Amino acid sequence: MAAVDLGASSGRVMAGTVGPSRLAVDEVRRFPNGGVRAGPLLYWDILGLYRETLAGIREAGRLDGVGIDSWAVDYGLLDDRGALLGNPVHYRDSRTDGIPARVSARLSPRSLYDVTGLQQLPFNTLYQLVSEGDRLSAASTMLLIPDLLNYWLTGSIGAERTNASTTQLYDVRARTWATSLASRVGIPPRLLPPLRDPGTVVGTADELGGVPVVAVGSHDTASAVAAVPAAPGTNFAYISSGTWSLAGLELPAPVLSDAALAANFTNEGGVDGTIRFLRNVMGLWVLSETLRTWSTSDLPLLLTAAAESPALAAVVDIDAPEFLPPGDMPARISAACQATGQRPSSDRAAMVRCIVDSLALAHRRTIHEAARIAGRQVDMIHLVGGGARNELLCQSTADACGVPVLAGPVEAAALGNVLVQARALGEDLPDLASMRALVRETQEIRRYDPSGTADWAAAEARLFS
Ligand code: ADP
Ligand code: LRH
Repeated sequence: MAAVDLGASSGRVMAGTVGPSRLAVDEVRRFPNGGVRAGPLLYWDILGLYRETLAGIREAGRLDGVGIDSWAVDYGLLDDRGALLGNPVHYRDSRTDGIPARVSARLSPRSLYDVTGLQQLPFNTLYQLVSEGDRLSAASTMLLIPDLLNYWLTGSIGAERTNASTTQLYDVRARTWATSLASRVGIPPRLLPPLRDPGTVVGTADELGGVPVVAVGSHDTASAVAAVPAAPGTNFAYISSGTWSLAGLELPAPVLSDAALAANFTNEGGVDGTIRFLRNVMGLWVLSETLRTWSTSDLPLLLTAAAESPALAAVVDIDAPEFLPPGDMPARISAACQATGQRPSSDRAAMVRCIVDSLALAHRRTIHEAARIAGRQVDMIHLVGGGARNELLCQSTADACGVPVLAGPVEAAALGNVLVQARALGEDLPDLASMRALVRETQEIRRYDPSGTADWAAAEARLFS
């Protein structure tokens, strides 16, 4: 199978194999991804991504299936001929500034949360669609990114459920589109295509020799969490650590309490009807933007130097809104240090240490709050995604959270993608537990135990109380 996994910082096509006691993904093609500013908007290069996807699938050779997952919330609009109306806009664009406030004047955050269970993020699909205004009248369908690529491959139109659940237009309890909510905010329900479950065969890709295309957990985070190597019966939290850190718990049902709303936790739909109760932590985006500002790409070298820098010399609230848009992160970090009475980092190693520590502190806060609000105990954290290659982040997260961090697999999203395809194509993987057992058996996982003398509780109290 080919797993196409499109992250915000890179896309990759992985060739995956599944069998009894066998699970492997090999990278066939990797290509950079990111925002393209053109005129007033920040876009994705969607046609470039499609071209790379096709090239990667072709390079993968003979295949039994193809599955695509990507970052959530963003979409393309189609007209009634099925043609793309405009280039998909990047969720970090500022076009939704002021829109959440406008929407909440008509629909209270509580009533929105009651239906959708979604955290307030300025780029939720709902807000992006509202920002389109009259342009929506020309559209007949809205397709999220993996659904758009699936449509181009197969001609079939639909909305895979895990990604649909990130739009803030999906009823998390009824598991249907929230059409009356959509109408109330001026989004025509005709834009919302029929829902499909992960594991559905979407169609065949004629351009690729008729290979079946399977709807996987098309939200990358859904695929990544499906491949978390948790053992049955363990009290685990997860952090899907890449451009974002998606930190939280897997639950059987949504938590829509006042506490969950106040703490801005989301209830996203997972593979096999699970709920991901989590919050978006700003993630390694801040670090990669810092490297971009410095015009350097030697992350391992900087991380080695940062590990020599003292822990918790300075920490900032990494989730503050100023860190969302692209730009000069070192300047923003220094400003945040000054605003909280801390001395800005004196050199690059200290700046990187400050970013990693701030991220680990946000992991601590988020996982503690998730456990408290959901009434769960957390005995260990599974950290998957590109961040599992960052030893300093894994160790700092274990230190900050006070529980072991089990790091890996790095390519969890691609593994989850392949596992759901394999099941759809007949492999005996009846449930998430059997998928995770296969991940545990076959993938490298590294354990970090809490250590060190840094006082994370005091750092949290200083910054947030
Ligand atoms: P996304 O899917 O959001 O594009 P990934 O899961 O691919 O993100 O993770 C990308 C991040 O992984 C990078 O921003 C970087 O911080 C981290 N990373 C990648 N390679 C390394 C490495 N060799 N050492 C430490 N961190 C790494
Ligand atoms: C991670 C992710 C995350 C979303 C964000 C837009 O790649 O899908 O789960 O909140 O991108």
